[in-house]
Amino acid sequence: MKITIMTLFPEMIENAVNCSILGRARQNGLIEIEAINIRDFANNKHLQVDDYPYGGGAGMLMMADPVCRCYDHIVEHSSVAPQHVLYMSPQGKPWKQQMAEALSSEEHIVLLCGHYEGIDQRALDAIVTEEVSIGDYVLTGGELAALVVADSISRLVPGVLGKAESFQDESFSDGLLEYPHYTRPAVYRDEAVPDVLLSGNHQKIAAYRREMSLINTFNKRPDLLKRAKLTEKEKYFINE
Ligand code: 6GU
Repeated sequence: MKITIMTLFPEMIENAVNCSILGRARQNGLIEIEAINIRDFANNKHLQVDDYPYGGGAGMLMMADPVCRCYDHIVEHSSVAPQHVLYMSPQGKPWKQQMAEALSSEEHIVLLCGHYEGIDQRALDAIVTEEVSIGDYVLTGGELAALVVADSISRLVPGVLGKAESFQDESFSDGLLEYPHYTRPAVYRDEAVPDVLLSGNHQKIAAYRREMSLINTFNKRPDLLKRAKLTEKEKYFINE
């Protein structure tokens, strides 16, 4: 899996993807994440990449040409042409776990980060296949969003997570939030770990965790219950 991030601030990307699980996965060659500086494709002596908007208004826009030339370079240096170019934008489709799952089997995807007031529409029309948002708030640029998208895709690539970090039981894998977790000591500041977790009875532990997942989801994100995979008994329990 290769993720190419088009940005004016490649350092923001490079520092982040060198750390922790993504850093290890890159070293192991499981994923490739590269940041390409759009400014390197400016075609003028001042390396200018932004300009005033036609029609007036506040702020500056990223010009079409450096963005399109940067994309042409990526395609020329790609063994398989990228099938997905995601534009990071608060106007985009809300980013979801299922979208990360769908893209995690792609060979090469491109993430385009805007800055200032955005990007000339003609560049977007020419290269973008989908526009995505990571939530209803405005960021100073698309880089943090691109990191969120790259991280959520990368961790689904086989081998990136170790056994200890497995995503079989995690929030959203079955449409529910996770159950609470405990580690040693068994009593901390007078608070004991639930007995069942020390019982060694794996069936009871699984049942307890499932129930806590349901309760957590009911309390924190009841909206998720509509789409969760529930047994008839669980549906009855929830609707009581
Ligand atoms: Cl994906 N990009 C930018 N620039 N701002 C955002 C966003 C994305 N999602 C929420 N705000």
